[in-house]
Formats: sequence, structure tokens, C-alpha cells
Amino acid sequence: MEKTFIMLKPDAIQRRLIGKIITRLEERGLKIVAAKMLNVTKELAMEHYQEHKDKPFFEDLIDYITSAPVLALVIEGENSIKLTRKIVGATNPQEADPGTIRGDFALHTGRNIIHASDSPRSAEREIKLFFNDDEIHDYTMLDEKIIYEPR
Ligand code: IDP
Repeated sequence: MEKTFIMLKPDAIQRRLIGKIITRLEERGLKIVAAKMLNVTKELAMEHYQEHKDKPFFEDLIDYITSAPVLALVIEGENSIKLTRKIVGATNPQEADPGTIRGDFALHTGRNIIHASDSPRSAEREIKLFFNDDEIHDYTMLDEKIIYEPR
């Protein structure tokens, strides 16, 4: 089973979309193994988005992510990294397909409501940035036997 890092950004929380977003992930059969609401510090935001530090939108991105609480999640499931990226949709919500989270709830790239890790390497890095090992839970869901084909 693969773990990935998801963050509901400040606009998702402010717009009271937590329930709707989490429902989409859960109903697909994915499992929440860690969850935390926090105010992202400037240092954490800069570390998380380090690959964009030279981009023109970097300052706005840091201001946006640190502006109000976020909900950080670790999600587990088969192929969860690719799958959550599909559920989340394209970075620019105007290019995101209807039916995706960004395609249904957002309009601007700089206010695209949710983050999902884009590779196994970034998932591992981002999970470690936001969670200690003892905050990530290892448990079985009763419906796993019926969601997954037998191995
Ligand atoms: P991703 O979130 O879909 O992985 P990235 O290219 O890694 O997309 O960008 C990280 C975040 O930076 C985006 O989700 C968005 O919030 C912000 N961002 C990316 N490109 C732009 C832009 O052109 N204008 C404003 N914000 C941007």
C-alpha cells in the first residue's frame, strides 16, 4: 500500500469544503492514516514549496499557505499518489476536468484549494515534513476485503 501527502489549503477550510473533499477521497476507497489541522509557518511553507522558490508566484504562494489553518492528511491506498492526483485534477483549475476537486470547486491556480504529492519521492519528503512517525496510524479497514481483489 502506498502513502501520499494531501493538504487542504486555507481556502478549502475557509470555504467549509473539508467534508466534501474528504468524502471524495474516502468514497473512492482510500484510507486516512493521519490528519492534523495546523497553521503552516513561513519556514515550513518555504521548505514544502522549495522547488518553486525562484518562481514569480512564490511570495503569494507562501502568503496564501500561511494565511490561515490547513488540514494535512496522509492517505493510504493502492497507487494512492497517482490516484489522488487524478482526483485532485490539474494545477490550473480552469484546465481541471469537471468531476475533479479543483475542476468542481476552484477557479484560480493560486487558489486551487488542495495539494497532493506528485511522486513517491515528494510524498515521502512531504509526509516527513508534516508528521512524526507516531502520528501515522497502521490499521485495517473492515471493507478492504471487498474493495480490493483478493491477492
Ligand atoms: P501542483 O500543486 O498541482 O502539484 P505545482 O506546479 O507543484 O502544482 O505548484 C504548486 C502550487 O503553486 C500550486 O498548487 C499553486 O497553488 C501554486 N502555483 C503554481 N503555479 C502557479 C501560477 O502560475 N500562479 C499562481 N500560483 C501557482
